Amino acid sequence: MRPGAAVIKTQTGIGSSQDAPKAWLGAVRRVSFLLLMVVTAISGCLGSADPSPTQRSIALDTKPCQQPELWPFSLGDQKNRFLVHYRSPDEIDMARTVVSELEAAWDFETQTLGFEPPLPDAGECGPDERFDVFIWRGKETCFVQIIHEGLDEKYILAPGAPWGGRTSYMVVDPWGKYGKEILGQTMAHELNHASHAVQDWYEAGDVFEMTATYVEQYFNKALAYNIVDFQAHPDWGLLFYDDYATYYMYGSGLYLYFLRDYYFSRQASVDEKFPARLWSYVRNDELRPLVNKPNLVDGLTRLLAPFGHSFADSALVFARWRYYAGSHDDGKHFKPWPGLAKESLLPFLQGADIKPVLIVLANTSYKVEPPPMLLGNGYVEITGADASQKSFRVTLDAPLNAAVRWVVQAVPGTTEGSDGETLDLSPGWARVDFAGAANGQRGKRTLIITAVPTTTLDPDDRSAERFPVTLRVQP
Ligand SMILES: [Ca+2]
Ligand SMILES: [Ca+2]
Repeated sequence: MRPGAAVIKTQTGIGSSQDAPKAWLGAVRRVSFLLLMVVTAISGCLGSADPSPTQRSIALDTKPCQQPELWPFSLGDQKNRFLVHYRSPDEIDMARTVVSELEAAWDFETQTLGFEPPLPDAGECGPDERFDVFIWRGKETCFVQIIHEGLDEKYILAPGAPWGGRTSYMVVDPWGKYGKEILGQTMAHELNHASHAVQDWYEAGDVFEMTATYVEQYFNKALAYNIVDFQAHPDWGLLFYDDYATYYMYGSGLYLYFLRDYYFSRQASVDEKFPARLWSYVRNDELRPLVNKPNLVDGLTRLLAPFGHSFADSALVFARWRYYAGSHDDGKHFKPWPGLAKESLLPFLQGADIKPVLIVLANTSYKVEPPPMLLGNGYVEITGADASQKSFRVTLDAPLNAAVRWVVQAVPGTTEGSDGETLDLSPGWARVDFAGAANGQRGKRTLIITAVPTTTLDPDDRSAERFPVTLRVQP
């Protein structure tokens, strides 16, 4: 099963899942992204039950805001924030369930997490300014879309949101695979996208799913395939936009989880609002609402400035942390969240392991495969040939390239309180101690080889360029 992209093709007839992005193409890519956001679903809600017998089917490309007669019934929440539209009287119970789930998500995301609620739409969708949710049995997806989605409408900004804030609406198929027992996560995930529309609908693509997937964890159960796809591609740039070819962007919610535990849990209570703050920081300059400035990296830079770290600094620490997800959990990195089952959270899901390349120590030259992108990594586990080997020597060979500098870290830590160290390769090589080489056990150590950009990344100009590098290890 493929996420979003496959569904997009059927809905819009444009874009191809075969067209893996060669680069982030600025404005053109963002235009394409607008269409992609049609399915910024929780990975696409697939697998609906048969349509209700009281309901005639409607075209899958129906625009709900433009054809309200197809949803003749509606139910609002008590605080008059949104309306859930449904198509036949037998759907009233499902509509009530959706209202209830969205009320819970709305309260939590706006109050506890600090996200902006969707902008009032001045009645441009539905009968009034309330946010509109269309439940659509058989739609087989769920998404948030901006009301003025046409390219000729790009200058139609929401009233009172001159920075480029957009009004939006939601479609959900609550009978489908992503309804039922995970409807709560689906509503939380999609509502989060509506909050993103308030700030910058055209922001760098990956942060939408990164944030919504991070948020949905509060609603009970993270989905394993998200983290599996993320951890399977450590060579990709941390903010890589893969055009919905995999669940990588969703699983990159692990990066926000890391930010929470590494930076935003230093006070007595966790700073729960940092993702919402990040989104407020990427809101564009009001004078130029359609120019992506500040961008995602600007926002991360501002978010991390109080800690004296750049975005690249955080990516290097994160490269170490993500090693400790899954079965490498040592209880000292990712923390369980109060009131939630540990095994339902991204870092602790089955399959959350990084799977390094394995080398038994000998004079070995290994060309890191695949070569990392900028802020991507190679993970290589070195195992001693026998228990007598206590350390090994590391050399790195890479073609001179002004765009990149290489950083090699070794995990896990070998001394009390250390979770690993950065190798000093300035003499041309470094000696690395094994961990666990005692009592007849062969030692092991995992090296993390990261391509770090020498300039600040522009998320609208990121590329999938890869940087070859060769690791040499010797006893
Ligand atoms: Ca409305
Ligand atoms: Ca922006």
